[in-house]
Amino acid sequence: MMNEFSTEIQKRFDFVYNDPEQIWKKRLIALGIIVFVGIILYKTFQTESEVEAVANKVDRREFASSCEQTWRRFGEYCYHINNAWTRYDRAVAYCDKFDSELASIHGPDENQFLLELLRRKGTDGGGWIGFKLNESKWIWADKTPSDYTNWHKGEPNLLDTEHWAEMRANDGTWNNKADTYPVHAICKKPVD
Ligand SMILES: [Ca+2]
Repeated sequence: MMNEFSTEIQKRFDFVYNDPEQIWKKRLIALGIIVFVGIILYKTFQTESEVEAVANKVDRREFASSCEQTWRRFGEYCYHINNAWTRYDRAVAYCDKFDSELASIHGPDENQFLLELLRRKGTDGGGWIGFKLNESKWIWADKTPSDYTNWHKGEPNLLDTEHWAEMRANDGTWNNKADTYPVHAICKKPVD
């Protein structure tokens, strides 16, 4: 009697665990759990990237509102480079039209930023910066301190005639030039 009962239990056990339908059910449940966890994870990251997207939009609006169109922000300043190549006095006048001055540069990061802007023009032309020789001293047009230089090797040279400085488009180093030399104008002004 006891043996018969055990055999019956064993049969049912075998039926439950060896029945192909039951095995598939278990597999489906496992798959369901994996998909569910996957969706939760996906939603979590999606929500984060949506938040990021909104933040970026706000940043762009901030960016756009703080510098005019065609000007680019770096730190607390807006920068712009014209399309034409002009002699020095015309470059000064060009920046003046926008209440800006030929750019002063105060460190390697700012220099690199301007080199990138210059390269985006897609020309070989350098750009006038606001560095000029005044009574044997190199000073900035915007009257900020002369606390950084990035002269190309051998520059500044020909100090009798080359009293103004350009940033070279190929490597961002500076070269003093005569004012009649035509290059872009690199303008800078504080963020409003
Ligand atoms: Ca030179």
